[in-house]
Amino acid sequence: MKGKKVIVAGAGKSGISSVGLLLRNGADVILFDQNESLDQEKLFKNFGHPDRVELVLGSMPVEKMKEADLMVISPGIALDAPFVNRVRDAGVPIWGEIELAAYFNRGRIAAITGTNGKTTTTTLVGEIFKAEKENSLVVGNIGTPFTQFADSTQQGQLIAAEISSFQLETIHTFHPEVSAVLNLTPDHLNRHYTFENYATVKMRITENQTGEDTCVMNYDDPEVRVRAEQLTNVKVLYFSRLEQLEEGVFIKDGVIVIREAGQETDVLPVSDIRILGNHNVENVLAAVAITYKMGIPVSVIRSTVAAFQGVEHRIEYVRTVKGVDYYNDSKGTNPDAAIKAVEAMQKPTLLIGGGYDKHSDYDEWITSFGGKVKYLVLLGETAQAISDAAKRHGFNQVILTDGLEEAVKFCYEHSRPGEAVLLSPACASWDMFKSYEERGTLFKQYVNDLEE
Ligand code: UMA
Repeated sequence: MKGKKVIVAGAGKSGISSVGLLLRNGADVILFDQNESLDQEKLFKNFGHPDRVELVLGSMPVEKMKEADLMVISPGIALDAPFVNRVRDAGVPIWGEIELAAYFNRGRIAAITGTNGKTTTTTLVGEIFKAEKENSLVVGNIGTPFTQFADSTQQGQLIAAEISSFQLETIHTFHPEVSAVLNLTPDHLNRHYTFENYATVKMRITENQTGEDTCVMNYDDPEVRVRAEQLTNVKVLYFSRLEQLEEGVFIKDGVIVIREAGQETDVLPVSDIRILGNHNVENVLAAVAITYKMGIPVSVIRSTVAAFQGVEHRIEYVRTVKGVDYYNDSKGTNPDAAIKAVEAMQKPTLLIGGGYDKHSDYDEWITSFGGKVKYLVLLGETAQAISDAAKRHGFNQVILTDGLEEAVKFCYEHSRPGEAVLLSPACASWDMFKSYEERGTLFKQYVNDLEE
């Protein structure tokens, strides 16, 4: 990269981290963000060589675009955004942040994608890696950009990477040793337009894999299986919660087993898993398959899975107030994830939902309530659409609120001992919050402020 001029588009986590890597490796950077009101002084504090960074906010002249040898784009920027088209037309190659990381990486990557369960599975894979080798890394969509560490990785270092569809749109050479596709249900349709496009982008995780590599796939998900059957460049290892497989990772007599080349190895009883819900059993099966294929000893996998307590913002128990249990599932950012959370609830539930509009369909979520939801308390851009869907399905206990604090207050005042309150929005957070983390953290703060 020495002497190259690189546009970095987006001054969020990925952008800042990409600039850092590029500066460390001798490039000059034009950092571009469409948000004109960003704090320039604060941004520059992130960089070791601010003299080699030019900041462009708002819009960028075509002449400036033409100066660049490369543009590194943040995942939140759509590839059909007008300025991206202009950069492409100017003949400048476009890499995603993950591709930039891949260019420098020397470690061994296990890359995990899918609609739901990515964060839990990646976290667990990361824990297993760390139990085996202390210098292992957990990076990607999970919140730590891969570019933060890519240029200091070492041969053989283990890397667990959560990879989103947004990130896969802009890979070229990114090559995981083991990839995983956990499940495929409609999400991010405002960006990818159709489910088929979305699924095709997700499958790009296998694009540069070879016969030496493995893709771990969910046998129980028909959308995954049909795509697994079409894979010819890479070995497939299935996991299944429901069926006993000839080869793969599955459950036999209540015990997770790995069966490969006629050999069967017991991993651990399902009852030893501490995280709630069938979807989490699937996440564990996937993590077992991934780490087994990365060569981690089964004894290490077994002890780490048994100790694993789950992930913040994912059906996270917060507190019990006046006999009511509060759960934070802010990471339930699409209907499928929110269905999993409702299904995991054991008590009558006051459900807080709604948020940024990704053009999702809420019908299946509403029908999954199964008599368990007492009130549906809504906020955000999608509140009215969800309310309309609920009423179409004969669910009328719908409350519209102006914000999260008001929603928590309503639940506090209208719940009885023995019930539960669940924040599981089925929507992204970006209409009212910076991120699902901010939404979940605020929810926990409001809950912790409630009087006993
Ligand atoms: N921006 C533009 N033009 C645009 C869109 C954004 O200039 O059209 C600018 C914004 O003004 C902002 C910056 O780009 O300053 C934000 O970039 P970004 O949206 O790519 O966000 P990052 O902070 O770089 O975070 C990204 C991921 N965000 C998205 O994919 C939207 C984070 O995933 C990820 O953790 C982080 O990189 C580190 O890898 C979050 C996410 O919500 C958790 N992901 C989606 C999901 O999980 O469903 C895909």
